[in-house]
Amino acid sequence: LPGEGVPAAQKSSWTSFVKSIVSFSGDLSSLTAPPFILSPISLTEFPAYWCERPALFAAIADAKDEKERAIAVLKWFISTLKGQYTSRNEKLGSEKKPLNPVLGELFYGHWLDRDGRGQTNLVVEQVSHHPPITAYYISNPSKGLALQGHSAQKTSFSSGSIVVKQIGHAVLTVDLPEGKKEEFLITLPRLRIDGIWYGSPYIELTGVSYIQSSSGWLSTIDYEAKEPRGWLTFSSKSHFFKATVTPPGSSTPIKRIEGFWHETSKDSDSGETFTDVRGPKEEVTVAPLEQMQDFESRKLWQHVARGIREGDYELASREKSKIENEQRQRRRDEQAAGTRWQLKHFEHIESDPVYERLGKLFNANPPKEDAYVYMHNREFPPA
Ligand code: HCR
Repeated sequence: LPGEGVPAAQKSSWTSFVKSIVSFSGDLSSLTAPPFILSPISLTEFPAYWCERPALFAAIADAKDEKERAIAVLKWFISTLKGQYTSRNEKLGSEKKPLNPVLGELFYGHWLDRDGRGQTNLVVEQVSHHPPITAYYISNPSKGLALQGHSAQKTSFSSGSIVVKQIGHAVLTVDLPEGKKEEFLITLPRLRIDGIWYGSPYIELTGVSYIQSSSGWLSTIDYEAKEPRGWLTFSSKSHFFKATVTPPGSSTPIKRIEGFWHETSKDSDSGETFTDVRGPKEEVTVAPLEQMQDFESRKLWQHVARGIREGDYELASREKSKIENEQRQRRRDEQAAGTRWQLKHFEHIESDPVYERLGKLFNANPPKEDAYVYMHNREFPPA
């Protein structure tokens, strides 16, 4: 029923929130939402979803040739989708509105070495507040793997759903013997936030995304493909995808995959399992709160997050206002002094040469995108 996921006392504030999104296009994070839909987690924590299966990430480095690497990258990518797009539903009951990071907010984490997979490190910085843009760098130095990307969103409303166009891309670099390297340009799917009328939002992915390797191999992931008969189950028919892996200079795929990105997928020809994400994932490890700097997400938002978790929304809103007022004062001070906020870990470039070069191979739209380049200025493992 419409509004059935909304607590009785918040129904009217949910209705006005929904009315405001219907007529709104742009930065959703700036809209005031009723407390039940607030998440205690900042958007700067989201890049950790890329690596919650560190062994699959590390496996990319162990692939024996270009073709196997392209397949390993696709396998890892598909396996990240469940965490990226359904974990708030699992943890918090529905998709929620994340905390809107402040400029310069930081999130650091790592996944320790286990079974020879090497340690994976994560550096995240909020590089813009308005619009929100989050830059990240994830590396496994012992395996010669590094993922650099940024994420922003453009939202609009269409037929009862919020449509989110993801702006930004990621580049995975794989070090090869003799100083060679292979690069993979990863584009991101569109999201639809359904379930709005019911007060229990969830994400569906739409459109197509690509993984273009500098070796020429291309993976195409189609999130709107129809499930063939036999796949349909009563429990789930959303989150279906089909993917193809195509060799350089050819349009004939050598591999076709189909299935559910939040459960299992299989090789369409052999029937062999391709991904299975029903088992546990490994959440990122972060330093204890006492060791964090003031601008690290969990420290910065600790009181707001406690208010949201404990249902003390007055505390949450008071603490949130403190952070926002402090931010406004910083911006005024900078303006008065004629200075600008200096990013700590990333440098902005107008056009990413890797995006331009690899994007051409599959006619990426837009043909150019900017990027945030990591400055390699953090020591891991953390003290
Ligand atoms: C759209 C969204 C903020 C952005 C989130 C992104 C796109 C961020 C990058 C991650 O890699 C993947 C990702 C997953 C999230 O699903 C997506 C969020 C979903 C909701 C949130 C809106 C700003 C909040 C809307 C408020 C709703 C729930 C009513």
